[in-house]
Amino acid sequence: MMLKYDEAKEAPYMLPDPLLLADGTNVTDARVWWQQRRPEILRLFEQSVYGRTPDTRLRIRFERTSLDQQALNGQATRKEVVAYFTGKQDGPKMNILMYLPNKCSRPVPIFVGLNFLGNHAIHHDPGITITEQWVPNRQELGIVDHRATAAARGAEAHRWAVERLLDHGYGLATIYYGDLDPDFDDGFQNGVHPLFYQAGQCQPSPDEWGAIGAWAWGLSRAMDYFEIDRDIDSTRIAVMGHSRLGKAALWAGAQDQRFALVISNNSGCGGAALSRRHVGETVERINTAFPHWFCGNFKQYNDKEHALPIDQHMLITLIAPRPVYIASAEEDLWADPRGEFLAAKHADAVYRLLGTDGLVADTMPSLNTPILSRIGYHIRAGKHDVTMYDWERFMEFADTHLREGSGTVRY
Ligand code: GTR
Repeated sequence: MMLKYDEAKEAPYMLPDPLLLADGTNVTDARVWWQQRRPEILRLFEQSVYGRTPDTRLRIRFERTSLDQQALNGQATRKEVVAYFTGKQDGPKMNILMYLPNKCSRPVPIFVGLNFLGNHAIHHDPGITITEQWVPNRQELGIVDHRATAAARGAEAHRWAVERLLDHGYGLATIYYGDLDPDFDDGFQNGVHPLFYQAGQCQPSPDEWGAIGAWAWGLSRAMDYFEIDRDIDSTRIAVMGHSRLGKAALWAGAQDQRFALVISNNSGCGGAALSRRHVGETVERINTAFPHWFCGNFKQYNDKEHALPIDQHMLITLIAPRPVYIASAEEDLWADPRGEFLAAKHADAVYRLLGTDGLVADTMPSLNTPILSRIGYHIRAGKHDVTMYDWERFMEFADTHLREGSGTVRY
């Protein structure tokens, strides 16, 4: 199949209107948005893209497993909390790693994000517990037979601006995404899916959650924990994710309004990029390479993006009017930077209906020229990655929109 990178060859498309109810009526006030249109859009994403997240509440037990109040040369308090999803030690669990700045008065606002290789890979700090979960093999990092070793400590440190965040007054929490669902197609036998099967069920039905749904669910369970940790200001939590984990961050922020701010970094297809543009990674490509990420129903739209009842700008509208930041990278054509910008732009009308400034830009900004309105956006020079430039912008955006007291509004 040909990759579509050529703007000139872009086929014309019509986007569904976030402010038009399924019965054809225009949404002209906030009440109709909250009571009718938003629930309608959420259902459509559940049914056709990510699948429905189960609402059964588990009896989760949170246990603090480590604490160092003088971590990183005294700059931070590092703690690890394990969430036992069934309450039992031998059942599925996730390990939340947190760094909180020591120089600030508590509670502190934090950024939370899933990571790709295990918590021990986000920093060289030898005090971080090495994950025991399945991890993708990487010989150069000493990962064979899907088991991590100390050789992978700090392997992803360049993607996590830990000291910079702490210095700026933010905490950081992170979780290995494989704790929720290891990222390979096993018919949903491992991870958290089996916890929710009905009697006799052995895999999710076509409208039930895939891996992205499980990753997003884990972020919400971390939020449950933040709400009971007095060191953390749970009204000022920014959820952030890169690439496939950016898709998960957006879906978490869309479903769970406790996240006060949402950041997508290079999330691309099935994340912030419009599917109908058919530029870069397409629905068919993503469903073929990663059949376990979305729900079964999403496959109906392989090469039929025009038939989707939504497009990804509507995922952003589910976050409205909370601040959302979409970050693209110039060389990341696979994620379709322009499609990411246009999705942000087409979410603007909902933000404005709800009384904010939306995205204050009509055309795509030039490189390294961030837009910090309620919908924020930048395209930086360089490749698919999370860089210090990105983190500096995320902090500026959070400084603007997550000021003390500002996050307490719950919609
Ligand atoms: C790619 C995939 C993208 C993106 C990326 C990543 O292979 O096509 O959708 O999610 O992986 O997560 O790094």
